[in-house]
Amino acid sequence: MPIPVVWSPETRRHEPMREVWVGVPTDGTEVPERVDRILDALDGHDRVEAGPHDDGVLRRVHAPAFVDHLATIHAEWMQGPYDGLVGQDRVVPYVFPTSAMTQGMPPTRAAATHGRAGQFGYDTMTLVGPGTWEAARAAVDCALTAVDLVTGGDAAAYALCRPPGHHATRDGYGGSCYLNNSAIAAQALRDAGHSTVAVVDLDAHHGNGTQAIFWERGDVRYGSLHVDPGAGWFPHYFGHAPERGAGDGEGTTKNLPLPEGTGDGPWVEAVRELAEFAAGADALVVSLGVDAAADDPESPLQVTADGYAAAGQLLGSLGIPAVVVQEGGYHLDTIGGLVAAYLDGHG
Ligand code: SP5
Ligand code: ZN
Repeated sequence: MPIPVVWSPETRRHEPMREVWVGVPTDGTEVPERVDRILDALDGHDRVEAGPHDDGVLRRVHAPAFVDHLATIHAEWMQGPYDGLVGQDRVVPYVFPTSAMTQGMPPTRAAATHGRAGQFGYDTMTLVGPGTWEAARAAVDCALTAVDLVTGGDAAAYALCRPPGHHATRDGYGGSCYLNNSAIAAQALRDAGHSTVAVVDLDAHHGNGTQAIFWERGDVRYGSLHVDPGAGWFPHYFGHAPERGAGDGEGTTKNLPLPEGTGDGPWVEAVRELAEFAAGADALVVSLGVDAAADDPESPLQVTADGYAAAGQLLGSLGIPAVVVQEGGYHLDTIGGLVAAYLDGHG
């Protein structure tokens, strides 16, 4: 039986419009059409519309203050002068209270909406517009519905989450991600009684958010292969090989940074290493970014559909109940086929 596909029409409601990169507004690549391109390629799979889930797991994985901010900041922005004054209906931060500013002092909550916009966002590329919250929240419901299918006895389920999630931390959003769908799936699998969960992240970029959320956790492993941030790639500060977790999580994080231009051979070998790292866990979450593909505009990796199919075989053959969560992948003409190749391989 093909792996069931969980989706929600609400995930189309987030329109990034643009990403401000090095000060320049560029077109956003994480567009609603991604959902339809992937659905089209998966027409042989059973389709399940996501059902509503309460905020319980969401508010344990993410700080409640951050969740409240994301749920309300756009409406608040629209009450300010920004749309009329500068033609800006997207929330765009410009001051970030990082340690460069705070220097150990406790900051006071910013009164202005445009001041507060930088409190929970860590880059200028990830804008909040009308529908961003609704789409991100629907993506969480997709992930949790896929968890329900697996805890109900399906061997695997695929959650067509959009916007993606693996760059979102406990306290904030960035990297086109708002809520960490994969981390929420992993926590829900823990709550359902799976005593150890492994997250294997195949996205072309390091999932710094997921890594941070489970950094000190011994019960959730995080393994990722990605283009080497040391070669200059997002998320720049994390994803290096020496990062292995801390405290109870010492050794439960594994990073395999790969050189620019890496193709199927060494990429699939790295997936094999991550499969060994995940072996023995009671449940598996796959952060399925297909932006490692050769045609993808956001990464220099050169993986093909055969590589993704091989990755699916390696992870599927672990025989662990699996929730596969969509992350990145931006080349509209090929993303559907890449996701289908992975799911066919996973079996
Ligand atoms: C989930 C995911 O794949 N997030 C990737 C975020 C990486 N974005 C880095 C952007 C670097 C500049 N890209 C210029 C393209 C302008 N649209
Ligand atoms: Zn990515």
